[in-house]
Amino acid sequence: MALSDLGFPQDRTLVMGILNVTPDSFADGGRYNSKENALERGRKLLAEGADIIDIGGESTRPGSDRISVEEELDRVIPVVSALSQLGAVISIDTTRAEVAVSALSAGARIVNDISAGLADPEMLPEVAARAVPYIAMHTRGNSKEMTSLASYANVVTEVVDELNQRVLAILNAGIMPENVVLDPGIGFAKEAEHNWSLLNALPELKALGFPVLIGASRKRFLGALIGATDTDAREAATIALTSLLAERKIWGIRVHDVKAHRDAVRVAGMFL
Ligand code: PMM
Repeated sequence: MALSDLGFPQDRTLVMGILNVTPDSFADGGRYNSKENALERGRKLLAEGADIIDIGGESTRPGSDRISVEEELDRVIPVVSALSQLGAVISIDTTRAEVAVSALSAGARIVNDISAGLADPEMLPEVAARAVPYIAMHTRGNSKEMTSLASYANVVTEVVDELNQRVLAILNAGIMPENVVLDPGIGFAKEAEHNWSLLNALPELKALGFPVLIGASRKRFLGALIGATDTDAREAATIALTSLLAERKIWGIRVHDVKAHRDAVRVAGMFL
């Protein structure tokens, strides 16, 4: 099913709610670790108006260790299956083709790959074969390497170039252009200054010709700006960012607290 068949509103920024079924994600790790907790959280995100629920089983924070495919499948598939039966549009946040394929069979409709196809050579062909929407995020290296790779002469042109290269690979693999969404990967192989430069370069990112998703929710660079080490204390700053991104007509934002961000998107929509 193509992106255009998912029935998303065209007149506002979409809100993707984060559901990490992990013990160790930076902001919500351990909170929705059991199937019951994860389902309750998913139902809440849905009731609050999430357009998409992004389900991930493997923490991607800098330095984190990988888990086995079996472990990732065990964590996410029951949750994908139960929430998609409730009518939620689910994206599966994974870098593994096998997990993406199983999640699609369990009812997920979108693949969100933080490696844009670089982590698993099977990912792009499998997504192409299923003709589903694909979110390709910019990063460099794996979670152990990315901090050391956060070095840029010009972060905007380099991220745009590297995303362009991924787009070529994505289209070569047979994924339809209308099913591609791009994400500059806030906090992935990026220091705070890089994140701010990219957030100031939305026209350049949009000029790539694809919808743009931004995932900045509660990330470290916001904490550094306002002096908040506690991730929950970064929520107000995240809402401010959502208002600005929505006013600039970004396609989607990936956030923890859906209700607050749907409200912010509504307010931004009043500015013509
Ligand atoms: N960030 C995280 C995980 N998955 N996916 C996309 N497309 N964009 C992001 O910025 C992104 C992502 C890490 O944040 P989390 O630990 O709160 O999920």
